[in-house]
Amino acid sequence: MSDTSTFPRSVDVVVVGAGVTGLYAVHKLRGMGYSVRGFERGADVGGVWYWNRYPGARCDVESVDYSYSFDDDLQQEWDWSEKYATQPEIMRYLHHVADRFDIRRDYTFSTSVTSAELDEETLRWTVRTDGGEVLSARFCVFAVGCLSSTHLPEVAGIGDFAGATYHTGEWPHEGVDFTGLRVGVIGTGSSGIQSIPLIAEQAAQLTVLQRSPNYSIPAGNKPLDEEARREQKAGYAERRRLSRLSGGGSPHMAHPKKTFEASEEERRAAFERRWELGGVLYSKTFPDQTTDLAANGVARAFWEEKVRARIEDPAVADLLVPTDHPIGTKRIVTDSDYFETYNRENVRLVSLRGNPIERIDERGIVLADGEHVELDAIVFATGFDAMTGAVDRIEVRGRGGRLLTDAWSAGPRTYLGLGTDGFPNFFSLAGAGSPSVLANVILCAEQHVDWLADCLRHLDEHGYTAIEATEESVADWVAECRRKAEATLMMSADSWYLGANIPGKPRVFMPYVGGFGAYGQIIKEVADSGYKGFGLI
Ligand code: N01
Repeated sequence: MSDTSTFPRSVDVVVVGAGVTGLYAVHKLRGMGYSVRGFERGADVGGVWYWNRYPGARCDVESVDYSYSFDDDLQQEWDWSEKYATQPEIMRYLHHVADRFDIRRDYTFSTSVTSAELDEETLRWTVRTDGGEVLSARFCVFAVGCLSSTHLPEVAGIGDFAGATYHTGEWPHEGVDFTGLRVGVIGTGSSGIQSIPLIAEQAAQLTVLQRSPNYSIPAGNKPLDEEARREQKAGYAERRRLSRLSGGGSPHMAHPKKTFEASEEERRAAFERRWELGGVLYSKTFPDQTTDLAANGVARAFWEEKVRARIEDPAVADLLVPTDHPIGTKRIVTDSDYFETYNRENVRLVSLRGNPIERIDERGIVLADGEHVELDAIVFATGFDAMTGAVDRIEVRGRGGRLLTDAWSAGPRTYLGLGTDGFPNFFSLAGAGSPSVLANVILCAEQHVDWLADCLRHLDEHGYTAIEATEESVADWVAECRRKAEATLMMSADSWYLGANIPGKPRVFMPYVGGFGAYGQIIKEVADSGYKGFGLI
């Protein structure tokens, strides 16, 4: 924990989190002359990239796009080495950003904010940390990340296991050597699918325990040479322009025709091009792919044909092909040699469908059919209490002492993802109610921070103390988010977008699915109108 004795106890802004959003918020607001204090649970910057160090961890947005756009010198000077950056390279980049703009100096690391309480008289926030600090802030800005509260399932006997256990989202910084070990991986989302091929290369025996198969597409990752980088950098301005208009915050546009307007030949060519592009972008090949089930079925069939060709044993392929949700309604995983891994002699796939884990004991995992999978190590790739988990960890009390967790007990309630009624001068960035996890989160961070910066300037220029979303605008936005989600196929998958992975969590589609560019237009119009839907106090 750093020495905080010289830090101010009263500031304009407290920023919680030093991930990609928090870092830019501190940099931008400080540059405008606001006094800012940042707090971060981890020992350094990086957020989700600080914690998720499992083997194979890699971004599923191209490195050229998954980088800040706010400073062209930064864009031009940084050299990405691969199309999709690994976690260590992203961390090097974020360290570079933190050093270059001297962002760390306003942060206290290894320190969690435990509570934030509104003083209704002054409309200031009292913020407390687990380091014993108490400070007063005019604005409270949560940049706590959507995937930063890990989820460990409740399995009987979990504490009895004699071997080592790991969660992909809290991976040991010194790394793990699985050489010669019998390893079990529970979970086949992005984290499982990215780590399984690398664990398989080390382990003596790998058993993958799969509850739901997932759609995954090869990254088509490749090193970037000087020529490729030069081209990317020369095209940055246009790349960013297109990204800001796009649905997902990267410069790729869906095919101009709907699925069935295109000929069979055009369709195959379009799917092939997206397949080559790699990963998650496949879900937006045609504009109607996640709204029309028949169109989705065509995309799915192409995927299945490609994937079955990679798996030698048709019975294993049957287990690996999802049939329970349309393609793209859970995040498509971006993999490197995932399906081929099941062709290895030392890898076994166990389907938990109809044969769930009954308990864990000293020696391994016991399945419902009585099989005892003996293991030396268990990797939980079991995901996160997404979007609200990290917010829920902090006791936030607004007007009348109301807890934010109570206000959000039936699902997150925000206006534009930014503000909540009853919580003046409280902002949540790149989280629920905004495109966040459905788009390139670095550009989402910039979109939100830039909006916030303009908002604070507006308040000051017009002599206001505070801004607060109205109850009506929150209700309307919650309804709009629901309407948008219901117009897609996204409601039909048991995804973490819907909170379906956490027992008891309300089934509410949490991100805004209307598109990154369209959302940017909405929040801009709200700002241009003098912040309609907010009360200015
Ligand atoms: O988590 P997940 P994740 N018994 O929730 C299974 C981002 N990300 O960490 O589907 C057995 O997707 C669960 O099964 P089911 C990305 O946005 C990005 O992998 O619930 N199994 C599922 O298979 C991603 O979507 C990258 O039936 C249990 C798995 O655990 C998000 O983070 C890399 C279980 C959890 O999958 C989350 O990904 C990594 C139980 N009791 C993550 N409980 C990039 O590429 C859960 N499971 C940038």
